[in-house]
Amino acid sequence: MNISVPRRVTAVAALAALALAGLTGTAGAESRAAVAAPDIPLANVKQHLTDLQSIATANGGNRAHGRTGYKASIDFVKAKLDAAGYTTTIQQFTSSGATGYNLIADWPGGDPNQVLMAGAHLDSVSSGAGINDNGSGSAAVLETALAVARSGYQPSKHLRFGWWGAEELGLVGSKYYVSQLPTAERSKVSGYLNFDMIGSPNPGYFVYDDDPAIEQTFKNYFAGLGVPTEIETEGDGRSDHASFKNVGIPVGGLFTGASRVKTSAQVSKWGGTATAFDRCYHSSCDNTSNINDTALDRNSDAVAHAIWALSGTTTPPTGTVFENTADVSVPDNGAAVTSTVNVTGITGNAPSNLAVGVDIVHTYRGDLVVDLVAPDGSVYSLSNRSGGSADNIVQTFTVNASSEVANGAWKLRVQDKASVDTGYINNFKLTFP
Ligand code: DTR
Ligand code: CA
Ligand code: ZN
Ligand code: ZN
Repeated sequence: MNISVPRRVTAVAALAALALAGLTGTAGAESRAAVAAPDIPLANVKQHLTDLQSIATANGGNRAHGRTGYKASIDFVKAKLDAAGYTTTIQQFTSSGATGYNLIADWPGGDPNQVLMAGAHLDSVSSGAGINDNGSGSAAVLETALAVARSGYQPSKHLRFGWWGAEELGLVGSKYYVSQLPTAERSKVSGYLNFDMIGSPNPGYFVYDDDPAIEQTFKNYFAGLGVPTEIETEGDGRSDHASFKNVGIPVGGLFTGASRVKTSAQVSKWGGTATAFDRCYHSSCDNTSNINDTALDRNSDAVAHAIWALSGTTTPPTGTVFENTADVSVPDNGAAVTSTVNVTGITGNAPSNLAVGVDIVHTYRGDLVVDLVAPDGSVYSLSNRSGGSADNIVQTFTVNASSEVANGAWKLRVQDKASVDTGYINNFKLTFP
């Protein structure tokens, strides 16, 4: 049944939805999420650290650039993200005569012209497992990415996560990533959030003093916890955010301290002892015992808070909606099928931000090729065998359809290209702003 009935969702309804969420977007220093970030389970983050420790133990005691432990770490993180539905890319580079690897993970959806990034270096020094430096940042970013997938979060901005190689050799991996990013792509990155050592055993709570909006976002989060923060004065140039800052991308981040000694004033503020924030910095004792759970938990939740707060959120599209709710079975490893909406009453061409609502119920979404077919037959790829073993595709894609006449029969075309897993098109919706 094709119910292509124009339905106007008013801006008022959208604002009401935001108000119901308890927050409405505010201008000014910090953008606030209309949807609150989920709590990041400390147990999950610590399990990632345990796994990274096991990797180090099984590979000569470290996860350093050029060593087997580093590549094993990359493969470990990649596998979790593939299973969660991310589009992952491994980028190779050479440093000190050895092959290095960056891992990039894109969460499908969001405005490709507004990319919010978060990252952490995944390599350790050769003297140890690198659990605080920087398993802590890597694990917190990984678990936040998995929380995005679990919640099916569909923010306005496109989310991209990065795990960098050879940071300990001089920010080599992140420098390489940025150097390979075309200028036009760099300008699309609205911010890069860096997390390097965020679980130090004698922690301080430091916020990078770079981009004001990002800095304020973190400061507000910790103020909400009643935890005082200080500006990270040692950080400039000391971690991967420098690679992004050097090409003009707004940056921010968190840090709990390295070999510097906590002052008595800081002890009064944060507790702990007037000793090094991390006495195992770059040492063999940087293992799973070298973590303060409270600091790791607070900072992991701060990562999620910043991702949600700075990525906007998909406010209900206003405009005219055409949808087809009829179920269309997708033959297993068979011919393509389509769901059609007949668009009428729209003047001129379709917009550059046509909202394409896809709802496909199907186990192992990686079997599927999903395209939008315009009335004139033009094909726009929405998903091409991506997402691996994760189930279902329930997502709003933003398509630049401005070269297409709006009125006519638009089709969602779905083909299952592998045997065993099956499913059906549950709903197909187009929203014209
Ligand atoms: N260079 C980082 C550790 C580090 C030292 N100072 C800061 C300031 C901000 C972030 C990180 C750091 C490393 O050894 O990986
Ligand atoms: Ca938590
Ligand atoms: Zn280090
Ligand atoms: Zn580090």
